[in-house]
Amino acid sequence: RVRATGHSYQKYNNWELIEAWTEQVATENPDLISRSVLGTTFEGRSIYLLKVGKAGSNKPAIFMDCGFHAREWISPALCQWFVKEAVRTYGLDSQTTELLDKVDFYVVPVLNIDGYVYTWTKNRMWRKTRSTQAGTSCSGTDLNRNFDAGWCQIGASQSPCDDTYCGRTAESEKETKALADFIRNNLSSIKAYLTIHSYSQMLIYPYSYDYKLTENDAELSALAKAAVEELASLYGTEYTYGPGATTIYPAAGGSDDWAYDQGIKYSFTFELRDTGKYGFLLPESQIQATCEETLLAIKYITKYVLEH
Ligand code: ING
Ligand code: ZN
Repeated sequence: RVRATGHSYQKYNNWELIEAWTEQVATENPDLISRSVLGTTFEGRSIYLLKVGKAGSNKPAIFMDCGFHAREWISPALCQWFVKEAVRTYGLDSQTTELLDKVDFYVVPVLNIDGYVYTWTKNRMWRKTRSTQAGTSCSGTDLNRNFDAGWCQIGASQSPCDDTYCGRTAESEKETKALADFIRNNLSSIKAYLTIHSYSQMLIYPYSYDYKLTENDAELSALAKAAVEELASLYGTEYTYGPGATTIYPAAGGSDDWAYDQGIKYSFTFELRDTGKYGFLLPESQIQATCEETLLAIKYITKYVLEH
């Protein structure tokens, strides 16, 4: 029986602790959590997937991933906090209980594990994966430029040395392939896709690869507006929201655009705290508040999706 000794929800945990935590939280909450392996990273680490929810048949699901980008440490912290709160409040809080009875959450605590490990050991500001290829001494592909959504057409680089390198081909990375395969295989149940990044305090929805608007743009806009109002209700943290291309910047190959084009009509990228004071180096003292306020927005989106 693994014990994640030293793990803390109020701290940034290294991969060793997060991995041990995935096992412990699943083992200790067998009625609510099951752990599986989504795939393997370039360096051979297991990418874990936690299925969070009360067992039931034909349940709709919401997919949420954290840790696409290595240096965005608040993102894996959010996924861990989310799972903790789910198991802590199930049976205590009627709203959480009802949600977990009705919907399953698929949670990937860290997708880009190799990059995350690298930020703990070698370079705190690393963004990409750690994959290597013949012909260049530069490593790493930007996972959020590696999906098959206008791949590498705008806001992405074809140079392996750049931070926004889109990869050799769409889905060239094992991490991208693992996530995309899972979503393709579970399209009938997945009603919403949430991907957690930092920083800028934004709630973004498709498209980022093009200036075109989605077919349900008005709905996504209204939902995002309400979700960021919920978020702000706790500590007053202000988020902007809108289609990626005009709200943050045009960028092709992102997972939210890809998931949307697979037919998942509620697809969002969260850019968590802050707006630049600390940036990727968000102090641990802000983990709790960041996670609590974000959970309000996630719950709001979940309830909306269940009703529509
Ligand atoms: N921001 C995202 C990025 O990958 C984004 C913004 C969202 C781009 C959705 C494309 C699609 O650049 C961060 N902070 O990573
Ligand atoms: Zn990011």
